[in-house]
Amino acid sequence: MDTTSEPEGRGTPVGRRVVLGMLGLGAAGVAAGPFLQRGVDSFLGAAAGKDPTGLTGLLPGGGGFRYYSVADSVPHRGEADYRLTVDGLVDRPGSYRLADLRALPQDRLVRDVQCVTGWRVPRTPFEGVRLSRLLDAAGVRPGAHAVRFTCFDGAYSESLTLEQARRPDVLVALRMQDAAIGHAHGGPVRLYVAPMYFYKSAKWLSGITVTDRVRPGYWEQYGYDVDAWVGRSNGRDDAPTA
Ligand SMILES: Nc1nc2c(c(=O)[nH]1)N[C@H]1C(S)=C(S)[C@@H](COP(=O)(O)O)O[C@H]1N2
Ligand SMILES: [Mo]
Repeated sequence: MDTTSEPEGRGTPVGRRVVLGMLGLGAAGVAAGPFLQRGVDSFLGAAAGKDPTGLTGLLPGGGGFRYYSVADSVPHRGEADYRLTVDGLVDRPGSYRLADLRALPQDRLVRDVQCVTGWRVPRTPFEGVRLSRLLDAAGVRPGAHAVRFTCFDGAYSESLTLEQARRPDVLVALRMQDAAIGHAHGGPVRLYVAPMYFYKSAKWLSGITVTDRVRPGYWEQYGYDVDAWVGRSNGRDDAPTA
């Protein structure tokens, strides 16, 4: 199986090493990672009971973004039927429509997007509501330590510690590249975790659940770091890990 000619195969193969080392996937692991080459996608897809197609390559008009989805098809949600629920260890569970999210103060961040496999899109604007604002509105209960994110693709999930989730550079994003987030990029609402590799930025966000502990997300169950700081995780740490 030669999947190294796939667009995502050109990145630094750190993910492979991580996955190989941690999971002993052998030949299949050569293609494993949040870059979804065909080979591993079918391998992991089979393991997860998902359709093995996912990666379709470069997104048009996107400055180099690749399209990723671990689900073979994702429904469209919009003004009428989009809902973001906030629940779990909170005093005031809630549900937001797009208009509700837009009515809240919006923050704008312009950073480099960095996929763990090496591709990068410099200076990409994201706008949305700070996650910390939604958490404060919900009233996080004592004993809560983490936040779990779920998606209306029915497959992907992510997580952050509460401390990470409260950072000012973590957004529930409504806009990307100065436009409403389109379906391919995870619209109408995706998570944007600016300081971490892009797999943390869950597309098609539909649920925010405050929990007592971190539950590893989709890719993290296959060996990627839960704490996915850019440049300091997934085997990219320069300093020895004492
Ligand atoms: N729901 C969902 N979110 C996801 C993914 C996915 O497959 N499903 N892939 C992740 C990965 S590995 C990357 S690099 C980015 C890609 O975002 P893009 O498709 O907008 O380029 O989305 C992240 N969020
Ligand atoms: Mo990725």
